[in-house]
Amino acid sequence: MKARLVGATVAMALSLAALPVGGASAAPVTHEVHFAAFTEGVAAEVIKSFPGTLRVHSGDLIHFTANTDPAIPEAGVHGAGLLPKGQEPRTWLREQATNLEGPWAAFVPDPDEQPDLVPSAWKISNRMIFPNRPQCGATADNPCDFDGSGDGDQGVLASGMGWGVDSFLDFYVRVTAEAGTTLWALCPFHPAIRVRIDVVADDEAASSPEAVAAAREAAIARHATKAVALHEEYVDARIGRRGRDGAKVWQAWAGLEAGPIFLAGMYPRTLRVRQGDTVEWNFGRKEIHTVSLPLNTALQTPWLTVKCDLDTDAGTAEDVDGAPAPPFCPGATTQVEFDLDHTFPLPIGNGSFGGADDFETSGIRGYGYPGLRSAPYRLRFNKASGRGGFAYACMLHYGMRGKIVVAD
Ligand SMILES: [Cu+2]
Repeated sequence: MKARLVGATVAMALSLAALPVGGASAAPVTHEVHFAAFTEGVAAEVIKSFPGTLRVHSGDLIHFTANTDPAIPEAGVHGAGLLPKGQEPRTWLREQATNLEGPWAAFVPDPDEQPDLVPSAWKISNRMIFPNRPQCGATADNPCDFDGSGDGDQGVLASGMGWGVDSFLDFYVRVTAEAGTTLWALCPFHPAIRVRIDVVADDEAASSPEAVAAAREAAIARHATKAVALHEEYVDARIGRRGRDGAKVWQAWAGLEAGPIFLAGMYPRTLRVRQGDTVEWNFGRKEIHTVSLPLNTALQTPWLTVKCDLDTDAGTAEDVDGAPAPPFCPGATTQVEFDLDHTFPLPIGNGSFGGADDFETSGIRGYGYPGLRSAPYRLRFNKASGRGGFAYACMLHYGMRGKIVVAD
């Protein structure tokens, strides 16, 4: 009798577990969305959303996170922007975000600074950095409601950047759009990170958080294996061809990419060339980098400085230094500027490295924001380096370093 009761209870529990998550009377579910992931074994980030598609019920919560990794402290900087219904990511990016005149451009000119520079000085758009509804979203008890109404500018719900140690993104949204609506969320800095959110009817199955978590873990493990193999294939790569003048042109990679995988390193780590040879660095489509040398100059130039523009862009008074943490400036978001160093966005130098006191940099290159180059960067090495070689780095990801050893 007892055994039969236990059996019935187990059967009932099993049948309950098999029911689709949600249903008309079910409590709202919290769906975890991870913007990118780091892998074990080698410094690499998988630049995509886990999951890539999500089915939710109206009233469900979505928790967006993006972890950091101590091995690549400068990576993992992601935000979440939820687009209103009818806004498709490609079009939205083109019209609103990658268009430098667009309201959601990630990088914007700084009109009252260094007007002699062409283009003028740049800063990160405050719309990318700060939440546009700061009164909600930080905790599960106080999510931001999002019904998907509005246009591609005012209708967007932006998380801004969190300032946490473990995560730049920790954002709760309650989807209140009606069933049948499709919404998209993406990282404005890394548009390859995007998730499609289908709001389904109460009697249809929503995504199961357990199944989503299991698929994510399995995918990350697969990507980790690929990342290690890719690293091993390219870390000592010697791929060159003879140029027209008889000197060699060697291939190198600033942040090797394959599919969604971004290896946070310079490939090959050390490249041995002869005087007069050229090195050609290739860039990816998911991340942006620079190739900058000598190493010390690359590392000692802070590419980003927090400034307070007390009279805003309208006035011409000089900016003052901002505090390192929020709210940064007395006037908070109306005054703070995240200024890019002028040596950071644009190429500098004559294309031939002359040794220690010669600064040569590719400028930011990578995925296709207008004004950002994605073409390979070529640098000629006319001077012997000695055994130590010429070290270089990415000004954005200081941990990405390499060395060119030039034999005479
Ligand atoms: Cu980089």
